[in-house]
Amino acid sequence: MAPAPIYNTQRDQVPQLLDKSGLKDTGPLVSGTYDCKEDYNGDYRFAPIEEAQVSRAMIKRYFNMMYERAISDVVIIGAGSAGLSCAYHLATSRPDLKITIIEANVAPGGGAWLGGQLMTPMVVRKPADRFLTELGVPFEDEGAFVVVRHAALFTSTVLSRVLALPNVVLMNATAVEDLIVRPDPTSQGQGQRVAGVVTNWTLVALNHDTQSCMDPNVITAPVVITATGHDGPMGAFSAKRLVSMGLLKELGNMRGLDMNRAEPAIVNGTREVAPGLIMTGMELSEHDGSNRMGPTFGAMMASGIKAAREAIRIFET
Ligand code: 48N
Repeated sequence: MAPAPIYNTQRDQVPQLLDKSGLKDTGPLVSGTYDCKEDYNGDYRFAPIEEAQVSRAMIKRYFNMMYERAISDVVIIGAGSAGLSCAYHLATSRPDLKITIIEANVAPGGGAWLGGQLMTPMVVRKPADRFLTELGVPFEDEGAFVVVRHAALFTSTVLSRVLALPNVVLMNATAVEDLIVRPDPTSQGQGQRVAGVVTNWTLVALNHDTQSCMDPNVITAPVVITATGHDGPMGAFSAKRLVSMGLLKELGNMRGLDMNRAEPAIVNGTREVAPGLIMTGMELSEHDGSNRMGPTFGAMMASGIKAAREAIRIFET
């Protein structure tokens, strides 16, 4: 039976939600009138503030968010190009879903800040250029593929679009340390179903051996989408965890580079690899043993969109 979404926002409300969530004046930081002046001739004056107000402004919002997101509809692990493309498509297609992105790095974006070998242009093979057009990312058309002038132009644009959506929250510098699993009710208790994630601040997760007392936080969700990439300190996290918890016999291990085989394999292979767990992006190459594609990013965008559609399928069956 499909899990019931938490919000009741309708699809047609998305345009004004997108408009409304632009950066607007948040109103006075302190009550009443205050002395401030925008004068670049030597008399620039800020409104007065107490340091505690800054801490409280952050604490209130961050911990309210943690409290509210302890129960989510969908958790996306990894804010790389696949995870962010997935978040955008899912959140705009289903504004009623409460989507929480967990990203281990302080800086989200994963490997999509550069094109390849530290060169900045980003190649995207058609038809994935349609997603760039939807986001409003300009590119140069080279026939079978397009080139975004700087990879960061794609990554910063998709990131800003995702963070402007009211049903999405990003918890960066936060690592998923484990998966929540429960007996799968649809398998007479034989199988296991992923039902959320176990998190800690990344600095704690990376130092557990010296801080074993640091118990983690948990976020429950009927659907988890994992897009943790194929390398990096925690790459292919969920694929490796499925093996260590006995839900996957062994890793397929990513094969050598072949763009023409790799990209369709990742897009078409994006799926629910375990009940409640959808895998996408380059993490899938480690799970399935598919090839890598190197510095071309269309499959990350299209597989992220595919993962979003797989999640929507779960909420609609
Ligand atoms: O960019 P990545 O690594 O992964 P994808 O799948 O979004 O994009 C892959 C793409 O950048 C390529 O690798 C390109 C196409 N090259 C291919 C090739 O042949 O070399 O993003 C994964 C994100 C990162 O930001 C990690 O920090 C994060 O996932 N992450 C985690 N976040 C939270 N908890 C974890 N356990 C975790 N593990 C990784």
